[in-house]
Amino acid sequence: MSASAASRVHFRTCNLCEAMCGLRIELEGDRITSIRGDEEDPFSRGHICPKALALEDLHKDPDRLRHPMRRTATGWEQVSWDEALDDVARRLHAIQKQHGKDAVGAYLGNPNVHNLGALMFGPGLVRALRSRNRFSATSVDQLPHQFAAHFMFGHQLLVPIPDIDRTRYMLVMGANPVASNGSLMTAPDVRARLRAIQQRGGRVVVVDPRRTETARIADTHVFIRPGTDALALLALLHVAVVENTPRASHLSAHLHGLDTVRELARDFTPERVAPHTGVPADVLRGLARDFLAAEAAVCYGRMGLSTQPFGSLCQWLINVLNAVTGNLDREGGAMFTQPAFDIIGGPRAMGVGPGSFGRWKSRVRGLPEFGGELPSAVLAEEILTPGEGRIRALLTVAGNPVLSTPNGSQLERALGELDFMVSIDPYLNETTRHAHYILPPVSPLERSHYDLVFHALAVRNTAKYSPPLFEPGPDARHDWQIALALQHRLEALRRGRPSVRATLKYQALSRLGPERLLDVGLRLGPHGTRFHPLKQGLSLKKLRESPHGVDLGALKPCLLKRFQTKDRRIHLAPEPLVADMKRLRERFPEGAPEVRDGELLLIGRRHLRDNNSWMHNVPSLLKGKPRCTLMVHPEDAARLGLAEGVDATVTSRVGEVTVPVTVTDDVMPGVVSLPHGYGHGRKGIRMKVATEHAGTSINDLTDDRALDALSGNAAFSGTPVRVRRAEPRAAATPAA
Ligand SMILES: Nc1nc2c(c(=O)[nH]1)N[C@H]1C(S)=C(S)[C@@H](COP(=O)(O)OP(=O)(O)OC[C@H]3O[C@@H](n4cnc5c(=O)[nH]c(N)nc54)[C@H](O)[C@@H]3O)O[C@H]1N2
Ligand SMILES: Nc1nc2c(c(=O)[nH]1)N[C@H]1C(S)=C(S)[C@@H](COP(=O)(O)OP(=O)(O)OC[C@H]3O[C@@H](n4cnc5c(=O)[nH]c(N)nc54)[C@H](O)[C@@H]3O)O[C@H]1N2
Ligand code: SF4
Ligand SMILES: [Mo]
Repeated sequence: MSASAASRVHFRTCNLCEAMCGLRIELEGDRITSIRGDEEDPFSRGHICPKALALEDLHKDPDRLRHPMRRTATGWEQVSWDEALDDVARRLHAIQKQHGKDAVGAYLGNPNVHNLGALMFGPGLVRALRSRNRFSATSVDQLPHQFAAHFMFGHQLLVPIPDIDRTRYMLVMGANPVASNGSLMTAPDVRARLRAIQQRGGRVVVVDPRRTETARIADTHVFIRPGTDALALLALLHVAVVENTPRASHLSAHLHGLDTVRELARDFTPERVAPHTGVPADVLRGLARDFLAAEAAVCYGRMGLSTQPFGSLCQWLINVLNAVTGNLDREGGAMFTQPAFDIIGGPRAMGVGPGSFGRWKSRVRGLPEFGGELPSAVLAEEILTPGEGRIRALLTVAGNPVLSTPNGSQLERALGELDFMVSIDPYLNETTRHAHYILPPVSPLERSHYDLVFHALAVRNTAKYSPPLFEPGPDARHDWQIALALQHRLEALRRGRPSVRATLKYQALSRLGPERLLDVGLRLGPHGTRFHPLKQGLSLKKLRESPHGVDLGALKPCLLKRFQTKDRRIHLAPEPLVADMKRLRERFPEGAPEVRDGELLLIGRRHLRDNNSWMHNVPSLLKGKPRCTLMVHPEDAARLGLAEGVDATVTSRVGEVTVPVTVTDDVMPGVVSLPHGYGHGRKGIRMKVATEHAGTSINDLTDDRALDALSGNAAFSGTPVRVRRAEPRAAATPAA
């Protein structure tokens, strides 16, 4: 056979981050010869980042688990799928039978939302547990966005997306899309899209305690003291609605609560908030003036705004600011998608519910559920605190909460106390090493892909399906197959008797798989064959015929069709958010803030070559200088006797770590920054490269008690810490 006969080209979407870049993968036989950006992908137009190449490394990684593993007294052993699944179901069932349903907890991590099968079948498994102790990465990330959307627009996923391609003024707060590639704003090649704003005469402004990669290409960067953005937003609103008149729009008749907003913003002048935010009043006034004057403007706030003590207020106030300036649901402003597979407006069984709040509370701290989940920050205490309803067993699916949730070392201790733990995960890492079973799924290249979630959060309406590149091996299982098999077993044990109907249903779903459900969803969706019969309508077949993806056009105003509040109003002043203003006023009374001597505020950071905690086993992504360093401003460094490269010991309420220092005026004075996702030096993990680049976990410092008290989201930003020069490491003692 000639080499050319064996060569082929495969097109797919990269599933590693939210950007949905199109890839063009060349192969000789089963060997990948190149991975490049797909120039013909109408959305990403050839853009990729260095992580795309890692898809091949992940696929080949010798440390990636390929068989179910069981932990025994003498170490890990390989077991068969049937044995593992049977035993896992049996033990979970037994614990629930003896101690009640809530005795089994579940934690779902971020890669679930990048995984078609997991999204389709994961919820069934979680439902089968019938436990109220459900947790996910949502509450260490974007919960405040969902909280605000639920109360303002009636659905937790009606999250407004900045119309980056048409705006004339983009105010970016607490986001670094040039490094993160955009979040709750799927926009491949953000850098080019930001530059395009400037090229059409618009402006990009970044508000961030660090001069980030995004700040560097912006027209203006403004430092802000961590955790004070709600004040800055109130001052912008003050200028917009107290000193000026709100702009009328097609939404005006539907907006409810404007008077309340005006009253709330009345005393938050730029002058009142300046001492707390560190942003001079005239700078804030300038931002407000430019925002109001722009033909189309949008305020966009991400991680840095949701993961702070007033995260929900921030996301709410951003929506209000966009609304009262006439920029909500409008070209160039903050818009809503109409995705081909509509997880919001489609059939309930195939979508996500509107959200809920406070239907139950966590046992120990009494924190309310949102959308059926409790805050991940309470997981450890729910395991460690004795008493009825204690979590005794845990299921983790695609999550690494030991490195990703606040006070990770406490959680680590807690996992050691569990009677039983099972992880659906491809790696033996900081979290899964505590499991009794690890059930590893196929690699991303062995499965099909369609971005159910990120098409719904994208700056254009597009649709793209990717078939699997490689056939999974005979002993490999998809995430969805593992979830479905466990669900089936758990339900059978609960019933306690055989059921022909249940078996038939299980067999039917196993045959259908995610593809057929996707096809149904596409057909029923707003662009589907149901509304556009004959040739134009979307179906899976149509997407298979369009390997570069289908462009369905720029976002269109559609909120009045999409919003779901029961009273058919768009709520600018929902009660829980208005009530939370009291807490803000108490935290930031008028006048100058009290300064605690020697205290610094810790923030995180992301680097283009990282992806949360789990891609540090890819050698090409770890080349170059170590990235897990503490950024310290030169003034603070001088005061503390720190210099480039020396080690600093950082202490918070919950822990202490020692890390090398980088001295830079990229962070504002009084603020230090450490990336998250490191800390691979823990014993017993099986990720060789990651262990060699272990770094330190920032979440050994972040505090499980620091929350956005309203939503329960973790407040990573602005963790108070003390920093000192580390004791010089003792020189190695020569062997006697
Ligand atoms: N201090 C601080 N903490 C943070 C953040 C921060 O900025 N600062 N960021 C937060 C954010 S935004 C997030 S989303 C969370 C992430 O929190 P998590 O989702 O808990 O953590 P990840 O690091 O994404 O770990 C993903 C896990 O999924 C596994 N995995 C990868 N692909 C697959 C797959 O296809 N199937 C399965 N079954 N498993 C897979 C990996 O091996 C790994 O164990 O971390 C949060 N934690
Ligand atoms: N390369 C890479 N890409 C990723 C990820 C990754 O780990 N690596 N993770 C993915 C995930 S899960 C997510 S959720 C997204 C996140 O996407 P982004 O939100 O864009 O990511 P971050 O870089 O965490 O940006 C948060 C910014 O907030 C700033 N900040 C911190 N505290 C405050 C504050 O109090 N006020 C203000 N105004 N700013 C503050 C930080 O300095 C930082 O620049 O990225 C995704 N993409
Ligand atoms: S930007 Fe995100 S989607 Fe694009 S190649 Fe990089 S990791 Fe993949
Ligand atoms: Mo995230």
